[in-house]
Amino acid sequence: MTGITRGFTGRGRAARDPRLPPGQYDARDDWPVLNAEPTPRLHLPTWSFAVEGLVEREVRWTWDEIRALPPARYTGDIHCVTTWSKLGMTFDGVSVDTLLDAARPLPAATHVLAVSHTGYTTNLPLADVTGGKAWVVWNADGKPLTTEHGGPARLLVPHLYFWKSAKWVSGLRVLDHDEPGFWERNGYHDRGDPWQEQRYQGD
Ligand SMILES: Nc1nc2c(c(=O)[nH]1)N[C@H]1C(S)=C(S)[C@@H](COP(=O)(O)O)O[C@H]1N2
Ligand SMILES: [Mo]
Repeated sequence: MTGITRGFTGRGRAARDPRLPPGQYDARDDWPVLNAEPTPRLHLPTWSFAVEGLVEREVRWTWDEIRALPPARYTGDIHCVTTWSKLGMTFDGVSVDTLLDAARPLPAATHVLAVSHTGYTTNLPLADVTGGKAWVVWNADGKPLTTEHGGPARLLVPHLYFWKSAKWVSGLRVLDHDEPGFWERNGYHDRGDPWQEQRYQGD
């Protein structure tokens, strides 16, 4: 009877990957492109990234200058609120710690507003972008970030839903209060922890 019972006694569906937060699926080879605004074409000679606001000194880096900072790598997972995740990705860039250390946030600083060259914004507590948890990245899986995925450089805050990872990032505005960004004003959760399924306001 083994031929008949095998289908019922087997393991059934593959075990769920423990790296997937609740309600997420593994997009595997697919990397969906999501942006609210048209994809911009940014010109490297005029590109810049700045840390501004409540800092001891505002700092702005050109493309060559930011690329010359100590390199940092993230290897791990990303999770989009629309339920796809990608597991085991590698991103190369610079740690946000390095960028903030250069500008030195004032004691009153509590949050940052990440801003894009397109005007997209997203807010983050300072604690979510310090301590090795956030990067500005220009390579994904060993290749330059494509324009559609935020190239030349995007923010990467992989422990929060991916809308916090602003594409075409132009800087961080350091604040002494929380200021909702684009999606946070449009119904998304203020913080967006995928392990707590903080998708929408009220979650
Ligand atoms: N500038 C900008 N960055 C953005 C967005 C956007 O609309 N504009 N969307 C966010 C959302 S909702 C997601 S899921 C990811 C998508 O990144 P991807 O297109 O590289 O997958 O970018 C985030 N960063
Ligand atoms: Mo998203």
